Amino acid sequence: MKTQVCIIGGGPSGLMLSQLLHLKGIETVVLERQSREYVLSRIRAGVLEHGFAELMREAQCGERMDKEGEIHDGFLIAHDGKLDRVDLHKYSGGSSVVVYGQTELTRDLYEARDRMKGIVIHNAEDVQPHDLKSDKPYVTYRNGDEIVRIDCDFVIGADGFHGVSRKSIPKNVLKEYEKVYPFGWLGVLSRTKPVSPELIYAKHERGFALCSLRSQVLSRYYIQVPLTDTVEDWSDEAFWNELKRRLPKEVADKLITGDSIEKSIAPLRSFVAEPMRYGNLFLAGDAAHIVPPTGARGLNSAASDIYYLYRAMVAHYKQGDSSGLDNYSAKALARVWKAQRFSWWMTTMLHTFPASIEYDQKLQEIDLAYLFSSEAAQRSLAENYVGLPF
Ligand code: RFL
Ligand code: PHB
Repeated sequence: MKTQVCIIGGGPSGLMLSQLLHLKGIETVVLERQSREYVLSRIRAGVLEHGFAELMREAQCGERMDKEGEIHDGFLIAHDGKLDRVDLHKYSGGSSVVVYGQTELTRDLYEARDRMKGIVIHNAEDVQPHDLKSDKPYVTYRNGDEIVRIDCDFVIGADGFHGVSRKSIPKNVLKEYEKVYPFGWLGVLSRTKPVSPELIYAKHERGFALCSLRSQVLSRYYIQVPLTDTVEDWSDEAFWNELKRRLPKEVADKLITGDSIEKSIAPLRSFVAEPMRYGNLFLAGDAAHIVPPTGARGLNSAASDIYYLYRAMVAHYKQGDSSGLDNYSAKALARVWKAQRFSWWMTTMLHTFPASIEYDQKLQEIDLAYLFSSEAAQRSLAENYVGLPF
């Protein structure tokens, strides 16, 4: 098989790039290790920044998002017995975020790829990029007993944190920066009315909690748990009881509970791999960087990578201008690190750290007190949360 751009990974990053390039007449093949059902069963992001939503529209995939997604102009932070609101609209110069599940937007991207007869190969086993430093790279995968080879101009590593792409960059070339947090998030999805029309991030001495949603009939809640906990340790009843204890009374009293339809634990980690290019391999999204979910930045950081890569590929193929490809890594990393800083700050301010000293706890309190006493601080939070410009 031959294509122009071979994309490893059929998550939001890979599908979005494939769709955008297709619309400019650039051929792609997407190789996904899992089945489509499996990819669509993963419950992940819920908050999309303005720039991501724009990219969905540019990819001609924004129709359902615009109809069913909710525009959120603000969110709440519960702390020290108070419930303070961050006015995103006011402090970001009129911007907002869209609440629309990653599952739904991935479904929309798959449907668009099907509609345009895009090639997305599922259950591709043993995917391996080759000859990345040459101008004739190729990717192989196994289909049963058969090894299939795809020749291409470029390989895109959009295969998430555990993918093969980053691992094919030699260790002496790649520098990895990592911070592992001593806790995870236990998430529950339930077919219940959300407790609040806007998201509530709750700082509590028993641990952080988050009330989020997918729609007015589908709620998503999270609580901070130790890394040693497993999903089996948490019955639905235990989860709801713990969540209520971490919320202000007026919120807890209103909480409607129900059976969980999904329950999972995600460890919290910050990670960046540099550079994001090796020869003709380009990394994008979670393959190159991940953040703890506290600032809702993960998918949104992937969006800027895709935007830069898309523009750079189009300039390369249509104008013979490769400067965008040459600058990709530096440009993408500049924005990635800002999202890292913001996610680290939100995480540090709102979580309970098992080994923290009283001094650190005082700083957490004062960080929140400062935030809600300073318009400049709220402006800084808002501009980061709605997404810095691409
Ligand atoms: P993905 O989604 O991990 O997709 C990568 C795809 O590559 C496939 N793959 C392979 N394919 C072929 N060969 C191989 N060897 C392969 N290895 C892996 C995988 O099966 C998969 O389908 O990465 P991508 O596309 O870069 O997208 C990134 C986002 O998924 C991620 O950043 C967000 O979900 C992070 N995130 C959030 N981001 C936000 O912007 N806003 C949020 O509100 C938000 N909430 C969250 C989140 C992540 C969470 N978890 C579970 C980590 C909430 C949670 C709980
Ligand atoms: C979610 O709805 O899954 C979600 C929302 C906001 C975050 C993280 C996750 O910061």
